Amino acid sequence: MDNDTLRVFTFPPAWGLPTAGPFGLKLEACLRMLGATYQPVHEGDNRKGPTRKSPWVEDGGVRIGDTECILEHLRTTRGVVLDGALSAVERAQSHVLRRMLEEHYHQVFEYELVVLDEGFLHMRKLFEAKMPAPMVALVAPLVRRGLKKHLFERGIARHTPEQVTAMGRADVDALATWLGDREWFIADGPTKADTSAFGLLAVSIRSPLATPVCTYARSKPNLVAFVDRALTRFFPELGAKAPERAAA
Ligand SMILES: N[C@@H](CCC(=O)N[C@@H](CS)C(=O)NCC(=O)O)C(=O)O
Repeated sequence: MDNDTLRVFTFPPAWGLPTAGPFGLKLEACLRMLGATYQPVHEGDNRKGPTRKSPWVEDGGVRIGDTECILEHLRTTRGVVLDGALSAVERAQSHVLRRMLEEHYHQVFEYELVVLDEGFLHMRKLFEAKMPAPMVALVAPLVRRGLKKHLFERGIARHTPEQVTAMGRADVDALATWLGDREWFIADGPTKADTSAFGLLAVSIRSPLATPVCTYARSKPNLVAFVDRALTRFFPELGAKAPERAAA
């Protein structure tokens, strides 16, 4: 590997998606829109990254975490930029949409994955695919406890499950209404905000989580079609067909 290769560290593939991480999906979709070549590296331990979160990149010996910081790094080092053709109003809309998805809806998704038993069941399966059973018995409760604490500190886990469901359903309703019968959220073609929406909706809709908000997201035909469309656009090699839920 030459020193200029961008190495992109994401959680391993799961649920028919190239990675189980919503921000990893966002980053790879952005890189593909930018036409940037990169080497994917699958790493299940987000603590190895420079911000202790997934994804991160290594670029010529420099390690950068956080999708927005990574995109800024690519702008300064390679001169590539997304959304250059958007108007000031579209840029503002994109910012607001992205913040809602990444700072609020992401908390709802993590809450369903980690706090709710029917979500954690599937997170546990991800561990089981990677490590022997005795190690899963040790690691899974530790990771769950750490993430629950994190979600309490972040705010969402201070609410009852019913309140979180109501918050998440409100986000899903807003997304479905915003998208309407259009193909992309901001403009005629995909933008960075679409990659955020893709990342978070793909894990909600394509994962087997039988949790209230993920189930509700699957009931919105335009959001399901959006995920299919984005997968076809960004990851044509995977095909857009949803996996059988029973097989997940
Ligand atoms: N703002 C960050 C968010 C990254 C993030 O929250 N990653 C999640 C997984 S998708 C993570 O690493 N969670 C584990 C943790 O917080 O310990 C970005 O844009 O990359």
